[in-house]
Amino acid sequence: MKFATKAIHAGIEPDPSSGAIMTPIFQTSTYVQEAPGKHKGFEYARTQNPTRDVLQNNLAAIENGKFGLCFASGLAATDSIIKLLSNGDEVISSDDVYGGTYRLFNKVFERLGIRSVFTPLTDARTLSNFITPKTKMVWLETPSNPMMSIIDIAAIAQIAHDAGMMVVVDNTFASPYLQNPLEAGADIVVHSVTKYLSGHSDVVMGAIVTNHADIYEQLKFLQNACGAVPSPHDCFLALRGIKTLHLRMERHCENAARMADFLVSHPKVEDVYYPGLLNHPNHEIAKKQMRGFGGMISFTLKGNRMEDALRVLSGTKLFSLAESLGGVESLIGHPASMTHASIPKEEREKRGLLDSLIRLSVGVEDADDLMADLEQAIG
Ligand code: P1T
Repeated sequence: MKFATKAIHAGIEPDPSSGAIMTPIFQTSTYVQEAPGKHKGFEYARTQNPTRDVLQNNLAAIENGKFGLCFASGLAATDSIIKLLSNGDEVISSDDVYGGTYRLFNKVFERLGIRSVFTPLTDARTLSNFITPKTKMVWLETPSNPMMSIIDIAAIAQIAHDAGMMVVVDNTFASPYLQNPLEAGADIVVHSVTKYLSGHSDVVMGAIVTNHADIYEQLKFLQNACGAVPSPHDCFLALRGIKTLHLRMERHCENAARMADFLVSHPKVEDVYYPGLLNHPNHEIAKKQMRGFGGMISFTLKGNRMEDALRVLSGTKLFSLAESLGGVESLIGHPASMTHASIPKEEREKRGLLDSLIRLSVGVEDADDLMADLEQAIG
């Protein structure tokens, strides 16, 4: 089955009790049992929910994986993955990651004895320099938030597996429509479903997909034991969003490519970070492992003055100033003070994340209108 068909049909059957074509929202906290232990596979709604089951199966199918699990947020999914590890274990993470991911690794798990090392990994060979007998996991975010770096998943997986480590890829920026990390050798894929998968800025959710039955069983245990599960209503909304993922991603990619070209040719713009640009340092890897370059762009203005960036951030009318990304509407953000404020300034700047950096989540509106909006805001 091809992607568009899977997005709409995989794991989804008409409701047997009514024939409803849309998966019902099973808004219940518990299920009646005939006798203790005699039930229809559903005991308590933290542990199982039919709406969530359908979404989990659908997500696994569109990531070309066997097992899917949903969580109350992207960070709740990340939290469960790190809980596969134990005190004393180490993680090697790509350095440009969502600020909340960095905060979870550095402020929560470090205190609990799980250390993380952050390094670019855009040259996969450098991974070996950081491996110690304690390293158990490699964490990749590609494309990365917000610098749009691309990491060669297959090259990293080969080195990591030779050293006995598992590879996790945060696939939020690409979505399963543009990239399937499991096929490149990753062991676990994680998503903030809040973004492209749901696609309409009305859900906060996370998901994990894997092909390993043992990892799935451990994560399913953690999903229930720690309890960060999404609501049935949010599962319904995510299922509805995924049905148009392929259509939305095509337009996100098309619109973002036009905005990137516009920004590159603008006399007031200094640097444009978009993996679809021929001069992006990782463009060749992006071409190899992605089917399109996505809807996210970051850029700086000439002179790198924060006040110029702030003027643009307050000057757009169609691009709304807000955190998050991946919805149908275009957003503009200031990573240094918003999504990545939890990373210390000197750490941010090591990654090229300057106070003058502007991030765009290019939506699916008309590209001419979006371009005109950027033009009037940049001036
Ligand atoms: O917000 P939540 O659903 O918990 O997902 C966290 C997360 C994980 N991974 C990536 C790559 C992300 O971008 C995010 C959330 N990011 C934003 C809210 C943002 O504006 O960048």
